[in-house]
Amino acid sequence: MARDSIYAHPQGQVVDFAFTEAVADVFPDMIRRSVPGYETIISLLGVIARRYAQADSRIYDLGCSLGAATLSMAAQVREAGVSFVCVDNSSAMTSRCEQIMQRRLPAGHFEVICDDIQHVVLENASVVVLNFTLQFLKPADRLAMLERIYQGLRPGGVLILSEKLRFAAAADQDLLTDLHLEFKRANGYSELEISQKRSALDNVLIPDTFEEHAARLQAAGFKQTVNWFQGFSFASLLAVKGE
Ligand code: GEK
Repeated sequence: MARDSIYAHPQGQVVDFAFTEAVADVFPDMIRRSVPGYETIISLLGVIARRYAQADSRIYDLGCSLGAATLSMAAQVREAGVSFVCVDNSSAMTSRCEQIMQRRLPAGHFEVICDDIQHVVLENASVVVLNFTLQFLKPADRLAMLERIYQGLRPGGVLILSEKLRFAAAADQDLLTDLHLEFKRANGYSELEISQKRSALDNVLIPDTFEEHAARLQAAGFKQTVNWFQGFSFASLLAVKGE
């Protein structure tokens, strides 16, 4: 696995973070060392998909990057006629994802689309995954995205929504930020790398509180939302559409 050293050297002016070729090359290492619980979430997404996948339906992986969530779900789903749709608007990600899927999944069982997830038509879905993607949409666009997902889900279908959370109480925010910094140090990131990456993400990754997510999911129509996983400030929610 190629090691992430993108922010290891001083950058005169740190530009906004983007999912470039350089990022795609080191992405598995970057996300594993930056997101507490990422590998556990990926593995357990498969179990959730195993429970909720419906025969002859689609499973969407929105903001798929290299398709880790899809591979985990494909290894678990047993129903007949399930096909996977992976979407990302970074061509650096989708070109690599396409190659990985061709190696790992049977032809005709998947599609990799390079587009904004806000433009993709969602239909006949039993499971939709937004694994650390909604946080990159403008806050004003997030409800419309969830409404489109809700409309595209079959009755009884689910959305798995993983996000970095914000905390309303300043003391909680400080504590969890501190633990996340320690996690990055423990994974070998230097103070320079941590601070440059933080500046790069400042205007790009805008987190919501759990309460904001829960209220938005309810407004979009979901009947039940549970927080099924949390590693420091990184959480994954399961939202269920009623029968
Ligand atoms: C994983 N889910 O490994 N439309 C399409 N893609 C987008 C958009 C958009 N509007 N905005 C951002 N992306 C993956 C990890 S990474 C999370 C997801 C992270 C894409 C972006 O190009 C990137 O590939 C992905 O969302 C976010 O389970 O890096 O923190």
